[in-house]
Amino acid sequence: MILISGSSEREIVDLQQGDYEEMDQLAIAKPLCKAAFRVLHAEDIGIGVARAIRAAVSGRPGGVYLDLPAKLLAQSLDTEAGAKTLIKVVDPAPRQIPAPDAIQRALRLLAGAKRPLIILGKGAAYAQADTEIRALIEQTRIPYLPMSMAKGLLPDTHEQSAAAARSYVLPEADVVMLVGARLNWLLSHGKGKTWGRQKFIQIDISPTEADSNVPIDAPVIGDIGSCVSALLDGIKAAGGGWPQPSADWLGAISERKGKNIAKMAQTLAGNPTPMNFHSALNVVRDIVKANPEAMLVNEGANALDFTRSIVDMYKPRKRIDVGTWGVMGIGMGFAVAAAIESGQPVIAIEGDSAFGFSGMEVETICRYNLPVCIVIFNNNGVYKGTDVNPSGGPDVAPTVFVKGARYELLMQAFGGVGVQATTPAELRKAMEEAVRSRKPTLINAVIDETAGTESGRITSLNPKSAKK
Ligand code: OXT
Ligand code: MG
Repeated sequence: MILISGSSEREIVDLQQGDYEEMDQLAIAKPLCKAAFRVLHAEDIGIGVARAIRAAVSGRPGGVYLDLPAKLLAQSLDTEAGAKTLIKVVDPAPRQIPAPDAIQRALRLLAGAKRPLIILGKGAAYAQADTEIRALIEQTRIPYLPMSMAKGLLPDTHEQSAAAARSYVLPEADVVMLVGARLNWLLSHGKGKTWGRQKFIQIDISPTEADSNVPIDAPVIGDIGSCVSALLDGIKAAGGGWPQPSADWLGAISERKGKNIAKMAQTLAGNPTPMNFHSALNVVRDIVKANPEAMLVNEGANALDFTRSIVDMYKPRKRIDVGTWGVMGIGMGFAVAAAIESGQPVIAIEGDSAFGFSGMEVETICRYNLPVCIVIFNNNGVYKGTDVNPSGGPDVAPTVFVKGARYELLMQAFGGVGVQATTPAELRKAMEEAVRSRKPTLINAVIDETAGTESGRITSLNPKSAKK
């Protein structure tokens, strides 16, 4: 993403003389972005934009800031002279071919594995090397785990997906190949009881990613398409001699998966009153299955975690969520952008707290008549609506919201469709209608306020007292 912004006069900002909207924007942007540039002369705009494009999309992609101070905006150039300063960026995201010895090292490790596992990160989805990645997984028959935004790179219903046996495969695998996935907090930094004593192959476009948390035995540095193609060439060269994962390994995964999926099916089939996350998500799961091209936006805690494991994705790059940093407030901006960029219906599954961070964008959604269906999982608060004020004072607990809030009226205020759903049948009807009509819709799905857990699946990150 490139953010282009006007800024106050340099002379006044640098002397801190108090300009209108004075802020040293370039300095503030620099530590936060992949790159930040300022253009002072109109004839440099072409160069500035070209640099911003290359910085944003080459190598590991990232946000870029382009600062255009007030004085620049008043400058002019002859059309012909101006046209000559523009640059057509040739090959903005050049392929980065991996070194042959790195490929051989990775292949040797993979060939010796008895219990191999592939982890697909959002880098793998971003690389748009879907055919190659699918070929690698299917030709090697290695089980794989998709990280949240890699869901759908292969359909979640693929028989080699080990998502439903996650806590079994991570510690048990002997060789793990990371494809565009970082060993950050989402993967417990590659250590601790989540993991065993496996060896790692890591495919990444950034050489500094290897050894970020634990030693990487076989780093493969390059763009994911080129790296996976090179691995496939090596596997093909081995012909029928390429080893398959052990039958014990595949059998054990399949058994765990079967148990977890059956357990999940039982929970999903329940129809409790009031609705809980599972009975509501059972509906969302069907709607997404029937509309695989739709974009799914997701934020919250329980509303995020349950959606991730219950709602299957069928196509690549259809799920966008809180991402690596778990940030609330992305939902409505993502929904607007996804609707405009993709032209597809957007389904935004939102915790009630999460929605509040950017909820006023419903006005934008109505103003541009975007095909966005927001479903608020309204459990009266953060995690659940039943916490008690620990101080014993008269106020509600900090995590508890106004009970029974009518979020759907907010949408109606701007001319959109607002519906309250208290049963799965009402939710289904409203979602089907929203996707069919493409009208801006907000469904206030009333969820049992006791149904959530304290902090989704991140409770384990809470500091533990040293005092026994
Ligand atoms: O193997 P086991 O047995 O372990 O089972 C696993 C899978 O095998 C199984 N599974 C399946 N079973 C059957 N079938 C299928 N298909 C299947 N698929 C999977 O399910 C389990 C779990 O699988 P999963 O999820 O893959 O595995 P696991 O172990 O959970 O994965 C680990 C992680 C780390 C990869 C995963 O948990 C993950 O991605 N977590 C991300 C968590 C995250 O980012 N959370 C968001 C932030 S939380 C917190 O920060 C919040 N805040 C603070 C705040 C923030 N964030 N930002 C700002 C700007 N300000 C403040 C706030 C305010 S959340 C929040 C609001 C919350 O309130 P809401 O009202 O919005 O939300 P509610 O909670 O709904 O009320
Ligand atoms: Mg909530």
